[in-house]
Amino acid sequence: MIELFELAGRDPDFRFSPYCWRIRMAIAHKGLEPKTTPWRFHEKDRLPGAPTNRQVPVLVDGGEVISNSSRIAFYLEDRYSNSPSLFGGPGGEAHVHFILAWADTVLTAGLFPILGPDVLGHLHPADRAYFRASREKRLGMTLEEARAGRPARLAAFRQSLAPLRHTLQAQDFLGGEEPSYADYAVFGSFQWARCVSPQDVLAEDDSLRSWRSAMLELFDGLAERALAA
Ligand SMILES: N[C@@H](CCC(=O)N[C@@H](CS)C(=O)NCC(=O)O)C(=O)O
Repeated sequence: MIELFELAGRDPDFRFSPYCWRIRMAIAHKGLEPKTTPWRFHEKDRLPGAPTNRQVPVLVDGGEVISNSSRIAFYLEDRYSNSPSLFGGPGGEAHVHFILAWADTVLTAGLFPILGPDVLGHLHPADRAYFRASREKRLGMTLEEARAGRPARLAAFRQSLAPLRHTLQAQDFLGGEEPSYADYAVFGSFQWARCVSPQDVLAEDDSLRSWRSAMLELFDGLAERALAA
């Protein structure tokens, strides 16, 4: 049995972390059924591998404790090598680093000021002061200031999706005909948005909507069934 520690909100079934969603999808891709354990920001000492590990996702597989979504994905590929590949070979493993860098520096970073204000209301009360202080420091502004700038940020975010849009107009998935870890890495951020905010981050006529719908339907609607705002 593998166990995945995931960020949860006030409701323990509310799982909204973009990095944890990458791994939920990757585990399903490998045909595995994990035990998923809710974790909150104030439970740092409860995390396997603490105090070194201070962030989720954390995967426990037998005697192994693996932290960091990218390390977990590569671990799964190696350990479960007879199951469908997450990367499609060495070329895919090399290319995915660019996708991960783009997802972190453009996609997730662009969404952060848009979604941050919505996250607060979903959190366990014991997490709220920590979240506000740590995220306002990261943003360099209050959550309320971030909310006020939302329309302009949303427009800029949508523009930043051009490379993703162009790619997915020409092929079904970043992985080609089938989804790969590159799709899960990017989709994690869209699922984060879907979970925490009533604001749809994609415009009504955005061609990316069909890729997002296909991702939501994978694995018997794993992501679609998740609790969402
Ligand atoms: N680079 C890490 C990022 C993980 C991350 O930022 N996790 C957040 C939840 S989305 C977290 O656990 N934060 C703990 C904190 O802020 O104290 C990964 O890919 O796993």
